[in-house]
Amino acid sequence: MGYSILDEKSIIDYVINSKQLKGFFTSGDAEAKEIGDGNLNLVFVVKSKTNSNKSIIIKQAIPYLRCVGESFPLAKERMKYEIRSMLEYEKLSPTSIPKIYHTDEDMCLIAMQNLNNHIIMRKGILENIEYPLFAEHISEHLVKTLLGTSSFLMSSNDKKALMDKFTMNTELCKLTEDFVFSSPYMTDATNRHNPEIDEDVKKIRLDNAFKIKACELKYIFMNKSEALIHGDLHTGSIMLNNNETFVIDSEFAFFGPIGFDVGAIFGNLLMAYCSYFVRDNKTYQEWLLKTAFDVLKLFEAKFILQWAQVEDSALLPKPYFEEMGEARRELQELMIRQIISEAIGFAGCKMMRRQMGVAHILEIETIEDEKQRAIVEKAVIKLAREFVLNYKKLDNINNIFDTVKNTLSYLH
Ligand code: ADP
Ligand code: SR1
Ligand code: MG
Repeated sequence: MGYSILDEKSIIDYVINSKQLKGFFTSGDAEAKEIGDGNLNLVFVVKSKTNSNKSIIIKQAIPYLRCVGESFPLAKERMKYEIRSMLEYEKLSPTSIPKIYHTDEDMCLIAMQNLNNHIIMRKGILENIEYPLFAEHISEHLVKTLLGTSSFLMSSNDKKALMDKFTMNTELCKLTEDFVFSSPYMTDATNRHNPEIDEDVKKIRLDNAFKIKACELKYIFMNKSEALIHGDLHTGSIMLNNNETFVIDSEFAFFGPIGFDVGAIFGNLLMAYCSYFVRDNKTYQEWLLKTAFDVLKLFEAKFILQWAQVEDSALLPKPYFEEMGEARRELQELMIRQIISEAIGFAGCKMMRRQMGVAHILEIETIEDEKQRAIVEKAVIKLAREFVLNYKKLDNINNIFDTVKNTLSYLH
């Protein structure tokens, strides 16, 4: 079947005529609503008119960037990479993604479990909801998917074969190259910022020390094919409740640096933390900080533990592994330090771009008063700059914690 953009009417015909989906609904009993609030795609909930427990989500890629419009074309084939990565996650970390019911690369769509008992994490954060299992769940997901697709665990042949399925996700990689690492720090028509931080933004755009480091990190992003990364793992790509945590929206997936996903979570939690300098809930603010650091700590501990159990891999063939004895620990330390420091550099870029690039974040955008919002934005800019300039030294959790506390001490 050829491609056509679905709407609330045509999607019903699609569902009823699909071999994999027609069992969900009987003809005449299904209705659909488009609920997408992301930057790129259409998302429909299709549900039974008579049984409120019966519903599915269908996400379809359209041939342009939704948040800009048809003037910004973007190949709909990007959905291939969301489908392929979700299917990999289904094998590696099945409890952390919604159930996949059907995929259709021609129609550029995926049908999945409706997470209607879960909430987008950014929205939960705005409601001051604490998620006691989040750090545990997301660190497990990160280790399973990142270690699990790296040369620390796979054979060279298997890894190259898997890489082959993602090498052509070039357009979305380019979006990140541009919108995370370059455009926000130069003159570009897509940029926008709060007029109250005009001077700060100008300063960053003239700050060559920052720009050189951002370039260095961009180069790592473009060239370090370490593992299958999600590529856009911010708190808007997580749906959760007290008991379950799900990762969605993996269309940016490709073989990139492990630290990019870890830094995305960490940096987004820190931005949310900063937003609470002007929101009246110190207890919740502390939960956000603790959770950001719990994610790093648990990721580090689990990564080393799960890697230590791998006896034969592309990096360490079995005899090499056995003959190294205790020195294995030294190698693991070296590698994890590198991953953590790159995660901090990437976190810094991701935090900085959200203050002055095309895409901003809900936790900060919803602070209506521009002066109040500027307090948060300035804090994020200060911390992000510190991270980017010093990421090579920021390779252990105590140092990173001290940097956060010292950089933001003027706000306490
Ligand atoms: P985009 O690629 O446009 O960013 P997302 O995958 O982030 O799209 O989805 C946009 C929104 O659709 C999410 O913020 C969420 O509200 C909703 N959504 C996506 N997937 C699901 C799902 N499986 N269950 C419930 N809601 C979902
Ligand atoms: C212009 S695209 C903006 C952003 O939306 C996605 O979620 C990615 O983060 C991308 O950079
Ligand atoms: Mg999204």
